[in-house]
Amino acid sequence: MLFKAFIYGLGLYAIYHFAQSGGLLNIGGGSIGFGASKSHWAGVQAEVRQAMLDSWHTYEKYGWGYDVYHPIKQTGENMGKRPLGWMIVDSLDTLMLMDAKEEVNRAKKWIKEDLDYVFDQDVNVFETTIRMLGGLLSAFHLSQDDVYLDKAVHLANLLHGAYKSPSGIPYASVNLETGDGIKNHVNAGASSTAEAGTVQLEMKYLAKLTGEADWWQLAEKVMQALEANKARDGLVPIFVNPETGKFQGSYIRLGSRGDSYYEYLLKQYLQTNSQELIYWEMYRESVEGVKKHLVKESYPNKLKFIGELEKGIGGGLSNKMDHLVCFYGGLLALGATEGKTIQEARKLPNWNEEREADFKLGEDLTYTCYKMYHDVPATGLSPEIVVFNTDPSKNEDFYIKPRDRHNLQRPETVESLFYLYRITGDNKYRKWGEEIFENFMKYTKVVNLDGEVSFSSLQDVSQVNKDKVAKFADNTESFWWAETLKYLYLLFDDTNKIPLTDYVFNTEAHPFPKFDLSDHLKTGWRRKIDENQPPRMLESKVKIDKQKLPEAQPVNKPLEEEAKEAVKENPELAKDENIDEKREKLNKIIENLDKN
Ligand code: DMJ
Repeated sequence: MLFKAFIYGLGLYAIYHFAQSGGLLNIGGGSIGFGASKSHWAGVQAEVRQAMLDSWHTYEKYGWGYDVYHPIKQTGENMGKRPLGWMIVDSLDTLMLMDAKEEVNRAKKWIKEDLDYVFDQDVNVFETTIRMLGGLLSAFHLSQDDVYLDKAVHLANLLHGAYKSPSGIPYASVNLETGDGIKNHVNAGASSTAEAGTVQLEMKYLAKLTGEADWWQLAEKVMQALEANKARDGLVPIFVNPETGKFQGSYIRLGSRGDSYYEYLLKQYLQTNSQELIYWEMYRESVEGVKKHLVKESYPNKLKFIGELEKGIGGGLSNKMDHLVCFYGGLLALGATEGKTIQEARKLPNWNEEREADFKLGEDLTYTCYKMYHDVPATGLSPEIVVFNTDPSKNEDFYIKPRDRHNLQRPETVESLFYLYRITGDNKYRKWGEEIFENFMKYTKVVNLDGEVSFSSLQDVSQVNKDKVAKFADNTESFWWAETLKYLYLLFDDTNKIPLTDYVFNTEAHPFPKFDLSDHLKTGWRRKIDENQPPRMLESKVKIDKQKLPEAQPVNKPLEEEAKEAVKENPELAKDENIDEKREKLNKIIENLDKN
């Protein structure tokens, strides 16, 4: 059975590889715009750039180098004894994309001269990876300046200890000086599943740049451990124990602690030019799981939303949805077309009903997320969390609990608008983005007596005072610069900067170029067969062309061991031939595939 699965896996891999290569490959990179008025959008894009630069200059003046910035008090502070570059490193590639040369030079000088990661400080492994390592790697890609790569390698070496758990699942934190991994202080030491599953793009790109396969293998080991849990319908509980590698509890959601696990399934597949079918399968399984268990419609306007399974599958769906979930609409559209435009993707032989349905759900969810802004009368800004209404006796599609009224200027909705616009060219996504941007300008802008501009999170989106001013939380999140303003800038860009066919954005909006697998940078493991969820032939309409068959995927276990296990499962196999003969046969088949 395992033999069959192996060959089947190869075949399926080949189908995908072929579908994505040769004559079917998307060229991309052309300009988009689809009849939009260029000058209008160029004007909005210039406003976004101005908002970035104005607030950056204020930060340079009052908070330079600090990890945390308070725009009302006009002061900053570090998270530990010394700065980690939280603001500067996270924002650097936005400044680069906006062609802010002087600002980039000043940031580079600070990174080179003042940023030293070796000190006694516990840091969150995921946050440091996505923001700092991710920021440095994309800055290196955009500038080809070794300062950033050297710093990235240095930081990665300090994070290395986090992966020294018995399961390979990273501990929640690591001490930068000692390199010791540190268990989560709460939740019985469990790591968040999203955190464990959201370091792979960064580690793999680092491996690609340095040629050191170790980073790659650490990342794959995490994925292998997560997958070995065989989550039902691809939906994972939000905690995982780094000692045992087992999921902890049954809470399933696409919001905090769950979100980017699903994001990186797709993006790992895209990062290596769609050559790792394993991640496509895991991603598609999870999408089907989401459709089956988590999607619901609100009343009265039938807004599609994604609820939460507090007690796991079968335990009843809660109607709560974090703003964090709003990345999912864009992800579904990206997955459906793999970065091509919808017009191009629909013409490809691999287009099927599932891709069409994913894309449609992506559009619907993005509309819902837009409504989470548009339907908040006071500010037109979304709260952190909403609860959707499914009760026909009530007239509002969602309500906001008092403790969830804040707005951190999060990126997820504008991120989805960016993907949907790039993929469809439909101007409505730009219009929605413009509306959201204008509301951020109206309600989150802080201007001091000297006319200097900053931006702040809000305490409550549902109320403004008599002067139409909302209550500030006196904090600027680094993702406002790293993600929200970057996605808005790219949404209004007419030149297809950072084409989706050539790049993947990490979860903190740092763009990495796609690349091919190689002999030493490769998956290195394969999924165990789960009798309850046989792998589905997802793209059955595409014919295999043997000329295009890719290299066989390596496996961790020696083939012999696999064969023995296969016989244990099915003694029939052993009757007519011995294991060695079977193994030889299999090797021949693989050899032939390689020759062809
Ligand atoms: C960012 O740090 C990342 O986008 C992460 O994946 C989720 N949370 C914030 C933004 O909301």
